[in-house]
Amino acid sequence: MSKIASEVLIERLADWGVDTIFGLPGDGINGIMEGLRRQDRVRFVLVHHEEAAAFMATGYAKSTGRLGVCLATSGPGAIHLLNGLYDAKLDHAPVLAITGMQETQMLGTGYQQEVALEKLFIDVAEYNEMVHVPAQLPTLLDIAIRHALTRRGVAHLTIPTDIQIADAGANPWSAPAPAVNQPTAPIYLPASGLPRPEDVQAAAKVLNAGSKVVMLVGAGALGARDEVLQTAERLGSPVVKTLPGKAVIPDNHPLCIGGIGLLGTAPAIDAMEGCDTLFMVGTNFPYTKYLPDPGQCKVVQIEADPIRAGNRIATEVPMIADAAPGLSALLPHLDEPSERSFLEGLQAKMGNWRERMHALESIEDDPVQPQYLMHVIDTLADSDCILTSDSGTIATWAARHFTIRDERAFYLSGNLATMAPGLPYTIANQIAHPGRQCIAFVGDGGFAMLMAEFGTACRYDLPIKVVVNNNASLGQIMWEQLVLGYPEYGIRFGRAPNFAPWAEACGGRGIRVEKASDVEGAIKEALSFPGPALVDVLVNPDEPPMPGKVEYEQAKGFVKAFLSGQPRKASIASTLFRDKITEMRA
Ligand SMILES: Cc1ncc(C[n+]2csc(CCOP(=O)(O)OP(=O)(O)O)c2C)c(N)n1
Repeated sequence: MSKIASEVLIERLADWGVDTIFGLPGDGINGIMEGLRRQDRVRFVLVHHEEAAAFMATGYAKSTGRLGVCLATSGPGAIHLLNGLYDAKLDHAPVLAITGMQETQMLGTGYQQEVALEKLFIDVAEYNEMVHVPAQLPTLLDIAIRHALTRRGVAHLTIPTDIQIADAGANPWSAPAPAVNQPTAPIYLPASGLPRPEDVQAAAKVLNAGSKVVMLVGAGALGARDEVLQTAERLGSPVVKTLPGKAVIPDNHPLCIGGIGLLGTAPAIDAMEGCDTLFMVGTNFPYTKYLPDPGQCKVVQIEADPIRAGNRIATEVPMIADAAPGLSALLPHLDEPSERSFLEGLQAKMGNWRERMHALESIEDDPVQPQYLMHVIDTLADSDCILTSDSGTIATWAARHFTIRDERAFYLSGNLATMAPGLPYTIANQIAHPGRQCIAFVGDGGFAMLMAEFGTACRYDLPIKVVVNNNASLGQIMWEQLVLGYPEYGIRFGRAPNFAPWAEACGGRGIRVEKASDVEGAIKEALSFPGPALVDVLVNPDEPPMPGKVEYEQAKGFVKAFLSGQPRKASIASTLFRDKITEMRA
């Protein structure tokens, strides 16, 4: 029996090392499903929503560094993929999306579910093609995958239904003198990532001349922990991390002064304000207001992609290199500073900051403090656990109260900052790293968006853990509205749903927690449960994710919102002025 084109497609994916495809069938991809059924090298993971499939492919790519693959039917299925694919695009994760398309003879007729996917995907994809004849398939697939890996982004192939089930070698349109379709090879040779020697010299000169050097490391430096720490040690430099780069160095390392930005630490703000040299490694951090002022300092940057060098702040010396080889090349040229008072000052401030954060992790408060909840997870989770977080206040609690140490990893939607990837990322992480503890820390808003995927975890018997920080609201947006001077509007869901019975209905373990004293027992139980487990914790909805330092405009906004009819003023004020109230009581 001759092969159908879809079999060749799947075989070629397997040759590329793809072992998992996340997706959901439909009449636009029945041929591809048949290609999957006829082999056993690539596993198909059935999801409930294609957006989750795209998040899973993205999460898989982020935590493995390998290609993530998702599959959706024509029209609506493909449209559902888009948000997850934008997450891959914006965070530079290599993902291949395969979609179905109407039969070739119907194209352009407005046939049912006909959506011009090759137009729709133009913006999201680095490579974006429709397959017109089966003979094209291996070659186009190779090119698509090379694009995704090399450009670290999304590639998209859409395949009409008749092509999917046609004879694999068929090329009905090549006549009368067909071009010869040579077999191609699935090669990908990653660049060496080594910097130019002259840039290394120039960078060393600037760094050696600095007396207040700060390193800012991002997701591009994940996997370069030793090199980052050796460099920071040599330079006497504190290390500030972007949130996607949280796992670059341990949070409890003496050189770490925490995160940058709204979710970051006060010492990191001081470091940016006080440095005379900024050394950026593997980061394209977008919030430029948190970077040093123009002209304040010299900037050295190690960046893998020349398009991003000098992108956010004028760079004195750009080094185009991967983080680890770039830093290794630089290290022998760096001098020890004669004194370390800048570092020591920030380390002292970091000590205070850690105490401040610890004080917020209080078991005394009911409703549960989200900081306490995160702290309990932090204390009980494995030293190589993989935590994912949704966007929202949860990201702040994770940024500040989850400690990267040992082999722990952390992922979130960094640049798209979309809601709902936490659960699908965790499912993909558990598939990619079967022996590790995979935990999703999500808000009730984000969880509700893709909660059906808890059923996916149960179906595949994946022992994931989900902790819902349930404030019955879109918490982050409430604080954004208040800071703008507007009373909250349209952000509360009313009665907080109980998600625990849903977890049980799916076949997992579900635990509801309403008191701080029950948090620890519930988290312990979930972490030791052999299958998928969910802990739904009612937390204080009025706990503010305070910035490292409150700006005047932010405080003014609060006051204005309070004067303009903000409800629950007393409850919010009591959290804002908790320190003062405790002092007064004492
Ligand atoms: C898909 C999507 N819709 C809307 C937003 C805007 N947004 C950012 S955070 C947030 C609130 C998230 O609520 P929840 O998941 O409950 O977390 P919380 O902030 O309450 O901790 C919203 C609506 C977004 N980032 N992504």
